[in-house]
Amino acid sequence: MPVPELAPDEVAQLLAEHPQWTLTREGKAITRSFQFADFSEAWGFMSRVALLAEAQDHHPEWFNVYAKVEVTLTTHDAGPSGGLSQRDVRLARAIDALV
Ligand code: H2B
Repeated sequence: MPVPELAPDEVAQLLAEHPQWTLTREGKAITRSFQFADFSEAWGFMSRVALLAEAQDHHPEWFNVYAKVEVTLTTHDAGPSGGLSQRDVRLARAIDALV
C-alpha cells in the first residue's frame, strides 16, 4: 500500500529532532551508526530494534560488524520508488529512546 513521502519541511524537522541521523541515498533514507562495547551489546540492541520493527511492521536495513551497528531507515512503499515517511520518523524515535 503506498505511503506518503515526507515533504521537505518534514525531513528538515526529522533531522532537527534526531541530529544523530543523516540523510543518505539522495534524501531517500536516513542512517545512524552505533558503537557498543562488544558484540553482545550490539546484538542485544539489534534484538530490541527487531522487536520494535515487528511491532511497527517497519523494518530497518542494517550492517553489523562486532560492536558496530549501522542502521538505515527508508520506506520501500513510499512514493513511486521508496523514500522517507512517517514510519521512518516513528522508528527513528523509538530507536533513539533505546540508547
Ligand atoms: N519496512 C520498510 N522499511 N519499508 C516498507 O515499506 C515496509 C517494511 N513495508 N516492512 C512493510 C513491512 C510491508 O511490506 C507490510 C506488508 O506492511
